[in-house]
Amino acid sequence: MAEPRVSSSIDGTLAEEFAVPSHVEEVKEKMAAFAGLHAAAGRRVVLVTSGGTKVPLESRTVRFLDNFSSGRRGAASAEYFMDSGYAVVFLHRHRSLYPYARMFPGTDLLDGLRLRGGDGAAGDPADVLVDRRLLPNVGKVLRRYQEVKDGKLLLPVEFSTLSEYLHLLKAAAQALSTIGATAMFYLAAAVSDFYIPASEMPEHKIQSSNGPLQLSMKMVPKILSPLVKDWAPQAFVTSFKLETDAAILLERARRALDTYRHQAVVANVLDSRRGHVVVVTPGSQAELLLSDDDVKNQVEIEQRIVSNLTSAHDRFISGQAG
Ligand code: PAZ
Repeated sequence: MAEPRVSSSIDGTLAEEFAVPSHVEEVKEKMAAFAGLHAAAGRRVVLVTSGGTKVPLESRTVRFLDNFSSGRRGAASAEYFMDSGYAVVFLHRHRSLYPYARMFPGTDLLDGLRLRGGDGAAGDPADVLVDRRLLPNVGKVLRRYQEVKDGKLLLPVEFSTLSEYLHLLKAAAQALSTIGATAMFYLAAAVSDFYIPASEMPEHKIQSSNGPLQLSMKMVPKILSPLVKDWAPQAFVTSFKLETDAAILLERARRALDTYRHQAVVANVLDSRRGHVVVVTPGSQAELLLSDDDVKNQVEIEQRIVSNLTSAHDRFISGQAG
């Protein structure tokens, strides 16, 4: 079983091999202020990570490696956390699915709206009609979105590259550590396991005239280790484990828990992830499964995951107090 690397060396690797985003300190202050404000109001705060990381192959990047993640899990979960009374720092991939806006995927907003009378002469917003087929439930969704905005319950933070993700996650962990056990980490992003260090990356576009391309990539440091041990040691931490082979999934999830000693792993298989997950904790294993009726009634698996984890977070906080 692979041992986690020593966390101080991860700090060094992060600083040396992953370009630090220029705005990281500013974002860290915003996240700390957000956490402090909500904690003072008696609200818990969850950091939701969402979407896939981009791994550049050249420093003046033309090409990069990406992955399948749409960000739907993270965006939907953020909504259910806010419905459960949490404030959410939403660390997400630029242009991945976003809370509430995700309800209208593939809809061009302008196709969903029409001017009354059809000639558009007045152009007054009061003359705008909504096409309910293209924008179903838009009133209900908009109302909730506005409540969330007015209550300042959602702090969006964007990343695109793996470097941005790693530095922003570290900043978020340190910012939320100030609120102790009332912070939760919900690490649903699909993060690359491989990268090319800045020092080994060609500056310019790789030339196809040089023939077939062979890449040698390094292992990305296991960031969960310093997060749990050093950056936010009192928080409730949930990681996600995705596999394509169901036969190895639970063993891999348990191995992650043994290695990092955090609170929960949500295990899922690529093809069935929308309807079936297993929440694994050190002392339990809960299978969450959508029935045909659930699917008919548009119940989402994220509602079940969030409900399971917020209860576990309750117990975690009570356990710390007792
Ligand atoms: O973003 P999405 O809704 O398309 O997919 C969600 C997911 C599969 C990326 C997430 O549930 C997950 O498992 N994230 C961790 C992936 C990993 O093992 O690195």
